[in-house]
Amino acid sequence: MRFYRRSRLKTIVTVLAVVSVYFLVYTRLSDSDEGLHEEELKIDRRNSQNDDGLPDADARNEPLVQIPAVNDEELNPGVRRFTGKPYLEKYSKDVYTPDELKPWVEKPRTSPSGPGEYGKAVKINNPSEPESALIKQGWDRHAFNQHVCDKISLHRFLGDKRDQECRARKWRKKLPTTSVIIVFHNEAWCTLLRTVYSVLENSPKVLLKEIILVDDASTHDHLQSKLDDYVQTLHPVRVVRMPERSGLIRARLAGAAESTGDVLTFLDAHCECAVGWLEPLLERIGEDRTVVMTPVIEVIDSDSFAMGFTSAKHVQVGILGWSLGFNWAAQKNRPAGKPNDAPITSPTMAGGLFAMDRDYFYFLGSYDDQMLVWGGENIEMSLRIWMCGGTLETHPCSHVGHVFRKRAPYTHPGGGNVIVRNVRRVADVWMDEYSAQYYRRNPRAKRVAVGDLTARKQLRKDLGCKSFEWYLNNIYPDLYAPPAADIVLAGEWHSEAQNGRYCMDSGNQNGQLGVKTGLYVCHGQGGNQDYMLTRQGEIRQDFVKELCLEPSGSNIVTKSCIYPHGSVPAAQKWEFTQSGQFRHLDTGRCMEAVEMTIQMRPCLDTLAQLWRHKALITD
Ligand code: LR7
Ligand code: MN
Repeated sequence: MRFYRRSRLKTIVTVLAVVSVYFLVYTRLSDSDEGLHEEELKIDRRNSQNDDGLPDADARNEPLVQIPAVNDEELNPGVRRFTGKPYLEKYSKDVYTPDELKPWVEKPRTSPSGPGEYGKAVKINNPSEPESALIKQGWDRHAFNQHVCDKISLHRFLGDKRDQECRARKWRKKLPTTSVIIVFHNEAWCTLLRTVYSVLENSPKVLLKEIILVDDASTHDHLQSKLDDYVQTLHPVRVVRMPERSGLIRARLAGAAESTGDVLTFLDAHCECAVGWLEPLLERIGEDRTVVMTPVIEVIDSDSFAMGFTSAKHVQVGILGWSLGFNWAAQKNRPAGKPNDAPITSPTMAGGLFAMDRDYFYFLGSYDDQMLVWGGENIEMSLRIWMCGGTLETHPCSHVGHVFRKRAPYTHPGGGNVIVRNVRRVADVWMDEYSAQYYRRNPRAKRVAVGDLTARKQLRKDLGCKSFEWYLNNIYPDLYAPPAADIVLAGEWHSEAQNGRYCMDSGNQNGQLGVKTGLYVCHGQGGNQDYMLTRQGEIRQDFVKELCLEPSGSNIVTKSCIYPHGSVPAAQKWEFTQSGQFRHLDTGRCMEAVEMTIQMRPCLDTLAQLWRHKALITD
């Protein structure tokens, strides 16, 4: 998960070939740089949380999500059924004793006051010059504070912070076994090994069949023979090597093909599993093999390696925007009496951490192996699960930390187009007529070759999957797009002030609230410069989430749209006048271009208050 700032420089930075690929993907320096970017695909809501580590949904005014009970058989006519027998018998009450759930390896005792123990932050005060250099080197190589990571024991104890109901929970017999599959490309030693130890020390021996480390052609020295030798001593861990750089999707497929457990559990290579993380996932799958489970993903801070902890009520679910990016949202209307240990359905998943029955994984079409490097596969799988008869859930008793980084430290063979291509494959196969919504927000995507889709379209047919409209109506009804009849004008708004070169621009690829609207060189790429004027008088931007423009003092900021969930508030009503002014109805003031900002001023007959609409070219 990353959280990039958009660079406002228009210059193309010429750097070494490898580095330039990196820049193409991770910054937005060039106007010719096409289409969607990773920052639009993943929004790290978890970088902005409270001190106590709990995301505060209300304060952040997040979209809320409610999922009705769906996907029982009656609602699924036509969908091909998975006939695998459940592992758990419906009425069996036989449970495991604590002794039977002993981990593979007993966690060695660490000093409670050691660095990072109990998930506490490690801060380095006044580092010496060599230490500073070391810290910088770590950031450069891994996009996290490797020096801090190295100081923390590979066996650190996170404490048992689970809700009372989870700690008291007994787990039914006999649960399926699992293979844990961890793919990596040039991962740091400390994170990779801490991931491995956290699995070994927190997973019952009877349930953990193996850990498969899939090396996606890493070049770092410590991941070559040193890793092989080290792993020799770590039963049941083994390393599988990709012959060439394959991307995380193909690497996971290779790991799955090697695995022998009943259930596949995928983890990123910089995770930490907490006490009791595995049993809840396996129990749900044991009851119903068509349920795909994710743990609660906790934030491990990339600088201090502090790990947060989320109680059941505050567990967030996964959602998506029209650009097919992933986002987090609070649970909607969580029933007051909902037990803290009850699983929570989720419209999408982040993608890196999940458990899925092995046979069901293949029944459902594993992954699209034409997707390369990074991105899109999590949304593809989320849609496929729901639309083809499965269920996606998060278990509030299962907690796994993940180091959230602000950039990817590795190269991206193929550049930014690979991500666009992956996402296009999702839009074209799974969105039906709604793919138009995706393309409207990403007008350049059509220029990126999508590859052959025959096999994936055939898969969707063979599985008898439901429509995207069904998904919208039943799984994520809060994803709204104004119908064509409500869109008065959509596209760019050129300020007449400087020969129409500058456009209204949100500078807000993460879709945040309260962000000031300004001006930027018109680029024709949609995204930050794509606004809809609706029949209801709103100025909407919704490629990440539904934002409406509202004056705040003399500025104009992004707010959550109220319509269609309620009626349009006065503050969000605008009039685009005959002469080309944006007049705010409530205050009677007009938008005026003032250098690179836009200000609310008394309406005047001046060029700086005139705006020209230009539609975006979508083909
Ligand atoms: O070419 C590559 N080959 C790899 O093996 C690129 C990456 N990888 C490995 C990498 O070393 C890591 O272990 O793949 C894993 C994921 O890559 P990250 O950690 O750089 O990505 P991320 O955490 O930003 O990615 C999230 O989105 C991805 C979309 O393709 C994947 O689904 C990741 O698994 C996913 N991570 C999570 O869901 C963790 C929670 C983050 C959130 C939200
Ligand atoms: Mn990751």
